[in-house]
Amino acid sequence: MSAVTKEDAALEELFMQLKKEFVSKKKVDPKTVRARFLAHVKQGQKSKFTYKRVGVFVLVPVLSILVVAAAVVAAAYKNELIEFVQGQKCVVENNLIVSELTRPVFNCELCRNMDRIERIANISRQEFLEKYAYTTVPVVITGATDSWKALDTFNYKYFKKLYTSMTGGMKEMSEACQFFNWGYPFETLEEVFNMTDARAKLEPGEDSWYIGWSNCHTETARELRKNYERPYFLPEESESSRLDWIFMGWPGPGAFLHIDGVSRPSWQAQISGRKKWTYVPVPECAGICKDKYEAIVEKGDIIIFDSNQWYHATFVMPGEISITIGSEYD
Ligand SMILES: O=C(O)CCC(=O)C(=O)O
Ligand SMILES: [Fe+2]
Repeated sequence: MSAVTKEDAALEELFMQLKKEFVSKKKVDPKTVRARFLAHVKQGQKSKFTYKRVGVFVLVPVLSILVVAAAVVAAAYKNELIEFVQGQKCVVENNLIVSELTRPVFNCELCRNMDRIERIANISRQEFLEKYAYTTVPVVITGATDSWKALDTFNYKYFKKLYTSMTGGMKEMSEACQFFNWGYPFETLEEVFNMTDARAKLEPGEDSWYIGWSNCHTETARELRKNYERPYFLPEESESSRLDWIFMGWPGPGAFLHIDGVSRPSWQAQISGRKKWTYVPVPECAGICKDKYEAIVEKGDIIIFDSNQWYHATFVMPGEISITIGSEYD
């Protein structure tokens, strides 16, 4: 996985600049904002790809052969492929350009009157369905994991033992499951579990770290699921993705601002520590919605969000190691 590229950083800066500009002008047409942003994005993309045109004469025939071969393989491994595609949650391997061009247009009316992210305890299934399940409005449901074993069992040592003791667990994980280092110096989960005990515990003088992985290894996933449940407020008929995501790390920056290419909303449960989420509405909502929304998710809370509709970033607050488990639902 690569860290943020120069293009991403430039685009993020442009994104923020345009937002500021349009917020100060107020009554500007959201479509104009989006059009201008996309124009910049496309311009950047054109200059990036023009010099590669020569390669097209070689690439086209080669690609055609590859496409035919891929079609044959796809037909043979259809089910495995569906599972793989469903697992591609985050866009870190892509970049902001691709995600900005491919994301759906956001309905800014949804955040026009939203001035904060609500924190709600004991929500009923009905209320959750009406207000949050599919509206893309982020919400924190407090004390939602009270009966989960994970609150006592999940920690760095537990994961290390689980993944290093399973036959083929670590190897399979490294080859097949997604891993995010968010710019920290680990390339695989194996490297994470090979760090010194001092760094793992963030003893004085050690550098902080934050990583995430998709739990696509069936055997370990089965073991992990003994420790948590499907959130009680999700609509009865909704199905959770078979893939779960774990994010773990010490205080400091977590995920950098990004938007994901997934089609379903997500839940994420805070098992240990506290994490601040920042949600930034897409550029066309500048002047209609607030510039950004923040929520601190405490141990035992579950946050609901649509990672395909909001730019989002995380920051682990001072204190314990942050450990979260989450999934998508439909
Ligand atoms: O938990 C995090 O730090 C980031 C998670 C994220 O980006 C996501 O679930 O879409
Ligand atoms: Fe994300």
